[in-house]
Amino acid sequence: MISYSVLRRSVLVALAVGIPVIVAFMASAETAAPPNAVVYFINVKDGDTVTSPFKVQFGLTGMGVAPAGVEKPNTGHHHLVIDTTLSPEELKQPIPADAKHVHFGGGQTETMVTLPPGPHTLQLVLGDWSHIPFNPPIVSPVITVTVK
Ligand SMILES: [Cu+2]
Repeated sequence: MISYSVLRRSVLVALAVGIPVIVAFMASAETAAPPNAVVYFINVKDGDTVTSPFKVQFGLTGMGVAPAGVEKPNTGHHHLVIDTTLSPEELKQPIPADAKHVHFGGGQTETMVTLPPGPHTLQLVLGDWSHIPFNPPIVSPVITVTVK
């Protein structure tokens, strides 16, 4: 019969070995970006002045749009990042969901944005079926628009 202390040591060893393996696996969980994929703003550009709420249309070439949760090759869904940017570490993880990180998991390609007066930055980030940016990331340039 296995003694409790041996069993406990085995569990600890399994955890010590297993956790780094799981972390390493998660860190490499990004989907490879298809070559030539480009995401861009269709109807707003850097330096524009807009009246809130304003429409933002998302452009994508070189791959397709699919809803979140659908693992289909060469597809992703749009995220609008407002007044912030994703760090290199954040670009390897599921994109947060909050007022500054808006997911379009239904496969939407446009939205209405409501922002207070003043300058705001906008960026599109394409996420895979599990909301993780591609590797390398498929992102638009960061643009600044001024709300009247
Ligand atoms: Cu998402």
